[in-house]
Amino acid sequence: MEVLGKNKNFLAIDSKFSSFNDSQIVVLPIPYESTTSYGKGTIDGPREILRASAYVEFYDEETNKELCFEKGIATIKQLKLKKLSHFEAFNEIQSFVSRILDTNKFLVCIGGEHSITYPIVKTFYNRYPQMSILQFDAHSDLRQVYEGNPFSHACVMARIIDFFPPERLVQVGIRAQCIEESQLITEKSIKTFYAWKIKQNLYGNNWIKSVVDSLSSQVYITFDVDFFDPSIMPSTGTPEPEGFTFTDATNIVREIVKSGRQVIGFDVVELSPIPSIHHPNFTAARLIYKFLNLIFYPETQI
Ligand SMILES: [Mn+2]
Repeated sequence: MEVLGKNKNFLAIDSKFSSFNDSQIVVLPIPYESTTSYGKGTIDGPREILRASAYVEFYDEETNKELCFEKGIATIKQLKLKKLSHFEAFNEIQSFVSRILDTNKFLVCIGGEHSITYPIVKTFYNRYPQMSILQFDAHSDLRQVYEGNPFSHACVMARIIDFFPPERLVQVGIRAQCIEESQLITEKSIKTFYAWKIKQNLYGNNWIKSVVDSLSSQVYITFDVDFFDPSIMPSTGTPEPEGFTFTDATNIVREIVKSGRQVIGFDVVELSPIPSIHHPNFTAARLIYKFLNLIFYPETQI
């Protein structure tokens, strides 16, 4: 598999620490944006996350490690999906994800719009039939069809629960949906943690623990950057007020790790870079590295 060199890869690391064979972690950039939906710039998300990642410190003061040098992080060349139909693009994504999972490396996918999570999760679920999904998002993405397209980013979780047990889908940060989505959540016993309820303290005094307690022992994470408050994450197609902080996100993953659960992989999607505003791109890059640090060094969390 073709990997990116030091000037283009995640964290801008030397080839010695970013070869495919010697790395335990693989970053797969998936610049997918559906041509039938409105254009909103997520196609540039992977490139800008990689660019910003060059400024992320190798050393993490919490874990006291230089993870990238200890484990190695390979970045695959961006997938070429532009001229493909959604069906062809999803097949291409599934084939890459499958080949990487065959090597037993830890996979991080970066989008791209949220619909890429459908082929990714399909592939993970084949290998991890007991897994649950933790979705960080402002939206429940449970519409049956959006703008005439059942594979729109606004429908991704509806498509996933077509094959995945809905009671093993845990959503956190939700604060924008239609009434049919709300009814589906109740009907299918999806575990949705709404932003307003979290902020009104309606999940008890430790809402993060309630979220984590809803997960099975193997967890796949899908992270839509609009989970964050627009004040720290303006660069996304549909920013929603009353969002969450960087610390909220990392505290949830800390709690997962502390609980002994295994994170089997994750994706970060829906970054739609704004040319003059760099901090959101950096925030996304930093989030990925922080998640990896927490996941790879669980002993630092006990
Ligand atoms: Mn969203």
